[in-house]
Amino acid sequence: MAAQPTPADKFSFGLWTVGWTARDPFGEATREALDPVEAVNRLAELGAYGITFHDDDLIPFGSDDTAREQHISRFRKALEETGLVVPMVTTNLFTHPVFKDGGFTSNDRDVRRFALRKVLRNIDLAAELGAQTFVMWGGREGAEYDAAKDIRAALDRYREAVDLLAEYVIDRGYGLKFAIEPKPNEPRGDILLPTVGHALAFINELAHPELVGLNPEVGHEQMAGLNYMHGIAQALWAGKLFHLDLNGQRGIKYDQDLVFGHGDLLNSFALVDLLENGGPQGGPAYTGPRHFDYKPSRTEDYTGVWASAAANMRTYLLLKERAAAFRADPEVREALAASKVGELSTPTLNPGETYAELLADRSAFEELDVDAVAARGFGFVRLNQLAVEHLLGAR
Ligand code: GLT
Ligand code: MN
Ligand code: MN
Repeated sequence: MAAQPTPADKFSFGLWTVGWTARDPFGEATREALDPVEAVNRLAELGAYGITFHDDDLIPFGSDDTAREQHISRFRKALEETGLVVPMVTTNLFTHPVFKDGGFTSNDRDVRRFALRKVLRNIDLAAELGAQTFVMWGGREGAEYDAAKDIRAALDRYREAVDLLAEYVIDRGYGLKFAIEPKPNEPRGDILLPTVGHALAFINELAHPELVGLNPEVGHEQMAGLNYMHGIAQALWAGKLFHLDLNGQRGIKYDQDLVFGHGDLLNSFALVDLLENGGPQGGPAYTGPRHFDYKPSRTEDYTGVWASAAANMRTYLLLKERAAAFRADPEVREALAASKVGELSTPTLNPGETYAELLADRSAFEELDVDAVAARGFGFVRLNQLAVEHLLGAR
């Protein structure tokens, strides 16, 4: 039995997740709108520690300044009453028709200037609420038609936007960092910065790369047939895992945003093992929020919404428990050693060894019994079966 979630687990949810009224391209909403204050209260009761939002989730687009302040102050009061924090804020540059060709990379310069102003205002709010991370999901930054978008110019404009925002947070002395969220497609036919790898390469071209990292989402990598755990590992390796969006996805299809673990459960197990046990001396490799970006299915009423919110946290905690058991199992340790998993951490060259010394080492080449080495099995299937058995609670 996994423990009940507590704020120490650092679980957070987007206001747009539990608040999704389930309108989709084929049908009307199946749930009434959720008051953000109710979302704060319910999530706090369930054991979450944080709530995140787009500007427009909290303050309806076009609200005047008085209405805007009222929305913010009610929300702030609920935060104070419950102790819930706002670790991350993001800006909606995709719902309003003005963003139909994107925000930062719209062909229309007026739209790009408007988008920057909208984000700058929201950065002030993020800093005011104490957020550490500012997520940028560029869902409308893309195209359907190859002739319609000059991709190199679009990347220039994307960089121009992120550079300006970085300069702004530096000048204002905000402690905020940016996290780009890749997605391959949907709503655009093709979205710019479609994968973790594309986004990492983009960050290297920025004026302040140190302020910009990633917010990879499970389903977004899996929609492209990619291994999410591998993407997270590479983001960690690059020092760029600033935030993450946990959910579930079943293969290459539309973005399902299922409950965490309700897609590729084995990869979720490997992910939780990496996050919780993949750091130095087997500690956590990532200490930021465990953020759920899921959508309670359209079939659910509000009882189902809160049950699904709880399910994300419970699944995470169960996987954490299973991963700890996996790591503690002597047979797993022996299987890991037999598979030489640890040996990969030994550098290929001896300390200080040069290529001349490698060339002179006859045991590495001329005298190596290549056929004997080739005949050695790695035992990876046995290791994976041990993981499956731990996941199933069979060990
Ligand atoms: C939108 C998207 C998510 C992003 C959100 C942040 S909004 O719901 O599908 O993946 O994380 O902008
Ligand atoms: Mn998604
Ligand atoms: Mn997301």
